[in-house]
Amino acid sequence: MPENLTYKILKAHLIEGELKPGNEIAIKIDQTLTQDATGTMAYLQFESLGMDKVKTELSVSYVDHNTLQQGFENADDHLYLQTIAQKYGIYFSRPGNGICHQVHLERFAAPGKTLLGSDSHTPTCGGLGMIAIGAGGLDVASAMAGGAFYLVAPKVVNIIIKGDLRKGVSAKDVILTVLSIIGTKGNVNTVLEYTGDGVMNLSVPERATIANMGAETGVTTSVFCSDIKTEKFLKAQGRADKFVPLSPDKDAVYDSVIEIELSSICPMVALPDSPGNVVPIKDIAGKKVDQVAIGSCTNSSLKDLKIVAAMLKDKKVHPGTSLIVAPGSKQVFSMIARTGDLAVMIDSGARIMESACGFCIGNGQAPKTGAVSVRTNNRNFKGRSGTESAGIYLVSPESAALAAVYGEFIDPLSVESSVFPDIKDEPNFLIDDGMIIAPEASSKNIEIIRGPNIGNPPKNVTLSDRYNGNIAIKLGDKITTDHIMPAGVRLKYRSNIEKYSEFVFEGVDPDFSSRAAALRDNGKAVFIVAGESYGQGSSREHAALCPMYLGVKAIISRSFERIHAANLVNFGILPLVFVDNLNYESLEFGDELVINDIILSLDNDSDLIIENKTKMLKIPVTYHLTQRQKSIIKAGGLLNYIKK
Ligand code: MIC
Ligand code: SF4
Repeated sequence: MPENLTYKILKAHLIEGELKPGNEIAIKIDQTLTQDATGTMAYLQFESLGMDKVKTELSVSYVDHNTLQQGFENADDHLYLQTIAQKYGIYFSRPGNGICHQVHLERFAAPGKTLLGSDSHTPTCGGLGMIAIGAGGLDVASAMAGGAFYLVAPKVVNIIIKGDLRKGVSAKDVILTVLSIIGTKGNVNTVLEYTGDGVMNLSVPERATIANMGAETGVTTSVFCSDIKTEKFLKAQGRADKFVPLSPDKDAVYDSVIEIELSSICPMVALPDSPGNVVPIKDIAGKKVDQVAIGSCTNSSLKDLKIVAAMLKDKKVHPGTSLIVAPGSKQVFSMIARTGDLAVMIDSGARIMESACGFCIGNGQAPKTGAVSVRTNNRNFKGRSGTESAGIYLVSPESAALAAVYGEFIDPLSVESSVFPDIKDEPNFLIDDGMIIAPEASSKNIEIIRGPNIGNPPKNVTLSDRYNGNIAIKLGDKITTDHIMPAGVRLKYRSNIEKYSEFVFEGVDPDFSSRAAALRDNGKAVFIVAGESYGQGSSREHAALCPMYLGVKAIISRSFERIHAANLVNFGILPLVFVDNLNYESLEFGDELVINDIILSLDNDSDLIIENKTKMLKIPVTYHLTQRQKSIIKAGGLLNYIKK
């Protein structure tokens, strides 16, 4: 049977299970990546597995999230990451070298390979024909130890791209259009496979932009063919040897098809507070803009920044607007410095930041109260920028540059097309891996350095047959992991679970943490009730690990997002779903709940009954867990399970 590209790559890596949509499969992971905010915990967990070296073909540890170094914590984490990389055979990308996804695409991604990363935007490298998947740090630790990665064999949606983009319209508008079609929920266990003649009109970094923000739809990953454009990109990166041509078979079968004509795409914007709130930019043209931020793993390639520079040439940033630019990698930064584009930006009044996540994760550049902040990144959740009252609008670099100059939203299609430069896709990139430390052959004498902020991951107890406790918070739909575990100024506590746990649900209900801890200390279970699509967004396993530390035993929700559901299992928390969604209404904050016969029910594959003691009601709930996941939960999480 003719195969699509997704299944070809999965088949070549299949270790266990039958490749049929909906089945659990296990695949071999060739490459892993971590970043510092999820990496410290991933490596602490890896260490506890007692391996000599990583077992992957390639593992890279990046430092890009926590680079502000206010206080000693970040720098301590960086040193821990550097020494542990040397010890275990991991490449270490030093702070300043750039954002993990951008650097991985430039220097390590290889068509046909699998990549597992402890960051939800790992699918970026799908732009280069890889199956690249985001996961929790513990899953990545297990893959580094040679373990298979378990996932649900996905449905594959074919996005057929035709034609070419108009001037002023870019790859970002393509993915925003996809988001406007499929939204941010209901897309779990799906892969978006892009084909069609129009793909030839997109360079690898443009494909990467599309694959990157596919994460916001909730899919497992996105993938493009490996073709002549891929070959050119790899050649320009001095890595022609990594090229292999890859495409789906002719007449390959897909679960569904979406057709997109590039020439009919308009410049789009995702309005606050969800990347799925997409409308054409012309709908808000003229709206005043306070801040513009250009960068992030979605839009900070060389081409993106050259376009911005050309649009800023001989102009000044509008007096009512602040412009921030953060180049995606040292390669990009150094190249725009040499071509003079950086000087153009500086002269225009742009404030240049280091090559890191920065503003995207709320690490600096918080906008003013009630600001309209226009950004080229991928997430605009409430409060993520560091300012609760600010509205974040997600756009292309072209739209961002116009907003910076005019101080308001401008539809790129309403200006002369000559405003937008023609930029060559693949120059010869400047190749200098001097900021990447390769692992040493012998690591016997390497001492791992741990600062005082680095604590051991907390241990969990095995699953009980009965839980009695209270609902400590009741939430609505689309709760993101940013709601659960804030980043920004709290990021520096990622390696200190006890401290970081004080901030669980900080922006939603600042008393949650102390309330949960009090229940836990009284021997009670802590329950969380939520609506649809619980755990959207970031892969941060802290959104499961810290609740586990606070005594959360079950989340009862209408539905879960993929990475977060897997993280809950990895930390022994039951992800329960209502049999009848109407029962969501009959659970309220503070209600006392009892769940009996948990282990028996899991063993018999039968639903669980929640007794609401406060309301004298019985509520059936179910779960979507494989046998393996049930064993993990019973063991009290993946670490306990692996050790067993
Ligand atoms: C994000 O974009 O939300 C992050 C910060 O990169 C996260 C990872 C993290 O929380 O450390 C992600 O996307 O997984
Ligand atoms: Fe960094 Fe933002 Fe990309 Fe996350 S989405 S990896 S915070 S740049």
